[in-house]
Amino acid sequence: MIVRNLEECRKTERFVEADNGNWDSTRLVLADDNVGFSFNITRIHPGTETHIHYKHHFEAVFCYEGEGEVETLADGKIHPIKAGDMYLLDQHDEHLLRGKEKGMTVVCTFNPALTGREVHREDGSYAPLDE
Ligand code: 9YT
Repeated sequence: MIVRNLEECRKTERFVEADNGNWDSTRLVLADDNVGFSFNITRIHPGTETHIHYKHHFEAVFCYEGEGEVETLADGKIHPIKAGDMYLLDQHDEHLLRGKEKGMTVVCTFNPALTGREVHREDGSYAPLDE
């Protein structure tokens, strides 16, 4: 069994910040744990908008603090997200993720697992495992 502490992990290279400053993420479980998924605590900063398109990953996101919204680009729908809500990108959905006034804190799981240093590429994706 493995036990890790969020605040302790924030002091290590498990802590990653987006290049544009929109979010930070602490990767508590990664590919090298060999369990088939990764598990991150992510803070979406207030008033930010991030273009995301995980072409090579599935992601489930659970909001436990704050408020934001997800706009899915294929249909232009705006999905308000508040504490207690989960969204699942089961179609590799291209979207805009927005943090409202207080931002939001979310738990994210990715399949396949992130390896640790991923930040969004120009097209909103993370690299697949073989790149
Ligand atoms: C919700 C989301 O995808 N935010 C971007 C960061 C991501 N959760 C990560 O890399 O941990």
